[in-house]
Formats: sequence, structure tokens, C-alpha cells
Amino acid sequence: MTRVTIDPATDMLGLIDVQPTFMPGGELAVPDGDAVVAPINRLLAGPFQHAFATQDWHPPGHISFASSHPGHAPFEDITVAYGRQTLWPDHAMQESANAAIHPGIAQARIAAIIRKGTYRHIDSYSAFFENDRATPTGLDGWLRSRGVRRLFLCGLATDFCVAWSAEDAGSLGYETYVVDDASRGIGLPGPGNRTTLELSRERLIERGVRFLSSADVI
Ligand code: VGL
Ligand code: ZN
Repeated sequence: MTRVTIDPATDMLGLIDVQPTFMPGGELAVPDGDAVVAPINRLLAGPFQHAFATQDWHPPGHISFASSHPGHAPFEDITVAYGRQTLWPDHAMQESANAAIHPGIAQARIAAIIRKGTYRHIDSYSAFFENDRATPTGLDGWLRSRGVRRLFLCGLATDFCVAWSAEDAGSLGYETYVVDDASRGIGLPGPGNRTTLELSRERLIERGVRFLSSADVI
């Protein structure tokens, strides 16, 4: 894809769940998850003057933890009040060291940190809405009141929190990009022998979200 020139007044970088809990050695490790830190720091040092970050931030007994559902195991799907819910190992525990923004991230330009998944009975993948699709995190108001029009999202995991954030960003009217090499995915098996990585990418492209490489952001 062609290069995109950043206008710091209306373009914002969004770091999604760049937390050790989602990296090798963490509770819900995304393969190669720590590889996002270097390209994200390059983006933070270069074109973008402002960024936001999300932090997955779950209380004990969170609904997304398999351990909260006796008889169920991590990576199973169950039905809860708001629909389907994938169950995960306990992760992103509030105030744990692995729930911090990765210590290697240069945080100077991170102007806001949004914590999500803080309600015990609702999971939250998207930076904008909890998984009931109705409870807002407040991020849209923050971005809108600052005049942001384009969002460049990166982080973990490409097929869950990055994908859901990008889809909501598009629906809310932001021109939305996913920075591919600054993101990594989980890749669970999905319908039709496809992985959640393939399915989410297809869905986002259908909805007008664009994928690009950090080298193309100048
Ligand atoms: C995530 C599963 C559970 C993510 C968060 O950051 O993609 N995935 N919680
Ligand atoms: Zn989570």
C-alpha cells in the first residue's frame, strides 16, 4: 500500500493491550507478542505526537476467565447474557505486574490510558465498547473532542482486541488503519477450517479498515 503521511493534529496512534500478560511468558501469551514493542516505539518516536493506550484490566472472578466457570476450559466458547464468550486463562489481573503497559514502551507521547474489561460480568475486547456492545469506555468522546479523524491501531491481539477496536472505530466514523507489523494475533481455530486471524482480517477489510506496515507511516 502507498505511504500515509501523518497529520499530528487529526491522526492518532492507538496501542491496544501492549501488556506482558499477552506476551511470551505471560498468562495469555500471543506468539511473538513482544515483537510489537520495537515497531511501536519507532512510531511513537516518529510521526505521531500523541497516542492512547488501552489496558485489559480484569477483576478477580472475571466472566472471561475459564476458572470462573467450573467444568469449562480455556479457549472454549460459552453463552453468557450478552452472547458468545470465549473463555481465557486468568490474565490481565488488575494491578499485577503483567497487566502494566510493557515497560519497554516509551510512554512520553501516550496522552491517555483507557482500562477495559473492568466490569466483572462483561468482557471487553474493543477499546470503545464492552462486549455487551452497549457500555462505552469513553474513548470515542475523548478522541472526538480532540478532533481526531484517523486512527492507526496496533498491539495485541490482532484477531481479538485490535480487530474489535478497528471494527468499532470504523463504525464510529474514523478512517481506520491496522499497523500489521506492530500487531500480533492469537489464531484460534474458527469456522470452516479458518483461523480467527484470517476471519478477522477478512471482516475488517470488508468494512473498509486498511492494513499497512509501520514503514509506510511517515
Ligand atoms: C484479549 C483475549 C482476552 C486481547 C484480551 O487483548 O486481544 N484477548 N482478553
Ligand atoms: Zn481480557
